[in-house]
Amino acid sequence: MSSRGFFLVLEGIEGAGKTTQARLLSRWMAERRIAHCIGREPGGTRVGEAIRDILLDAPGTEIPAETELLLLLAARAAFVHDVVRPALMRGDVMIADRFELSSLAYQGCGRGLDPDAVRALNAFATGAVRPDLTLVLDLPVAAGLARQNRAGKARDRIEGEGEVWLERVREAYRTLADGDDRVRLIDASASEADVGRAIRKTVEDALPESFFRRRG
Ligand code: T5A
Repeated sequence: MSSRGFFLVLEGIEGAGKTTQARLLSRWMAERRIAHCIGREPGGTRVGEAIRDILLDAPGTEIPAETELLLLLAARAAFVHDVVRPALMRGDVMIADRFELSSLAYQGCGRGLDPDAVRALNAFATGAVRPDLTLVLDLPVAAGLARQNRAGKARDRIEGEGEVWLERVREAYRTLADGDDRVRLIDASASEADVGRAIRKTVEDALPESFFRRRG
């Protein structure tokens, strides 16, 4: 796809700080008048939010792994069509809270689905739109769940799989980040401000100079 925008994705396990850091990045970009938008997955569109409600039902609700993946990809197809592609075509920075790596880590490694099938189906759903940069916020699972507890967030169906399962997902993220120069691992165990600084430094280095000269 020819576009002038920049596609930036924040990834990581539950409570890693993706939403917090997406907001901080948005504020930083707004101060520099860098045109950007934020979206989350699953969700980000009307149909995506409806699918999110099904997927993140209470723990114990059974959904076959293949159904889970296809629902996530159905939501992603709408997100790319309605939000990501238009943002990139406008020349904006698109900040997404989760994307393809979530499916590879949770459905591929966590649920044991064939990673090549996950990649192929994802390419179909997204029209092969790929992030320019993915930042994996890395944190021990127990620390992420403790943050969620402190914030009073109830466990959803996927988080209900428990710590051992989520540790596999964390390891999958670390493996996926290894050797891919479009994916960077960020230590998310530091304070919000320190993690924010590390993220901004990485984004500043990766974002073409032209974004700092444009006026959104
Ligand atoms: N899923 C999703 C799949 O299985 N496959 C897929 O393909 C996709 C797209 C989504 C679920 O769907 C699954 C994965 C997930 O299980 P969700 O609720 O959108 O669920 O995602 P979560 O990761 O569960 O959302 P969280 O909000 O819990 O995590 P965040 O966004 O990483 O964390 P955040 O920023 O909300 O922070 C959580 C708390 O920690 C504090 C914050 O203030 C907040 O209270 N915090 C910090 N505290 C101390 N130090 C820091 N550095 C902190 N940063 C944040």
